[in-house]
Amino acid sequence: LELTIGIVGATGVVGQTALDILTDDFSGFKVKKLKLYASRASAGKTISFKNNKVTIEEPSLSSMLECNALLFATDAAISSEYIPKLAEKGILCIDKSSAFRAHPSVPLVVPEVNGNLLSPENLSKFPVVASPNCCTIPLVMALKPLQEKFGLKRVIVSTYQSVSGAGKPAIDILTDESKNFFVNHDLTCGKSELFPKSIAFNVMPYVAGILENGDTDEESKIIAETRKILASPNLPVAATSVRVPTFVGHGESVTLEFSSKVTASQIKEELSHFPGICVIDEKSMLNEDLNHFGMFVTPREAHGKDEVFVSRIRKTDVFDNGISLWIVSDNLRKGAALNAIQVINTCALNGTIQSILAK
Ligand code: 2RA
Repeated sequence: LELTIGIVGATGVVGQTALDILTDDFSGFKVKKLKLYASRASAGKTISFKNNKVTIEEPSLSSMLECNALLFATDAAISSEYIPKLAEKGILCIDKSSAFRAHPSVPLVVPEVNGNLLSPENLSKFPVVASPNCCTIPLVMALKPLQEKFGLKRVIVSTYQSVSGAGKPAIDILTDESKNFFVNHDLTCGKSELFPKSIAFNVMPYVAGILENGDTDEESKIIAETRKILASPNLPVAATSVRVPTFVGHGESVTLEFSSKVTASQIKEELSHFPGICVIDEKSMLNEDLNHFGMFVTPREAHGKDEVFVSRIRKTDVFDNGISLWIVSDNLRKGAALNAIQVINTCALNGTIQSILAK
């Protein structure tokens, strides 16, 4: 299947990652033509894609209507403005913003977990799919097989989120603050719109704004999205989101309670069979011949990889059937661009795009 694909937010870190991923062939579709959209400041510039130069345009409905599928990798306001109009014309929109994630008739999809929702029946009327938050995606990847096998009673998660989750300006802030320390021995800078306190050599229990109930916006997204994707509206989930001074790769420390008895080796077994998950969990670096990661995986090792890595799987006695583990994945790939492109690929493989286009 050959498709005209549009990327809205093409110059941002997620848009750039999407471009990189689309240079590889997918099993369900080929990019016939690529259309790129970004703000006025970038419009008119060109980006190379597979030996062609593509000119960046400002978003406009008439141009977007030439696409078969669009990936929105920009803020919720742009998604809210264009997606309903495009969907009405039968164009598949995959939204990386939070604009439609809570909408009851918009599927919130991680293909390995609930890709069955990407059916022609679900998408023919309103062909919009929301892609979850970059912490929710790896979390539900690990929870899904465990929920099915052992019954999930409770989830407690603390995140270790890299600055790229907040975009290119946040990467620049961490770089500048770090340089300022090494060059001027000055750690006093900080307080930007993105980070209320200095992020270099620091950690911050704050990702996005604080809500009335005391959770941050990020924490409330992780809780609500995990419940929606796992189809468990009453699942008890506690989240603490922390920004750390790493560039790419979000880590998550997770403690789970299950309905049935479990051992760490049963958890390893279940996770290692789930598509997209890679279990790297050794008790000693001496087992180096087993894998090149060693005992566990860190954000820097996950950078540029497609897998969700799970390490440090162990029993805990804080719950009757309790397990703690560590998850890490590239927040720009599986946490964002890759997941959205996998949605398009699934819709091509199962005939959903074909049936939307035939209307
Ligand atoms: C972050 N998850 O890491 C948020 C938004 N991508 O900042």
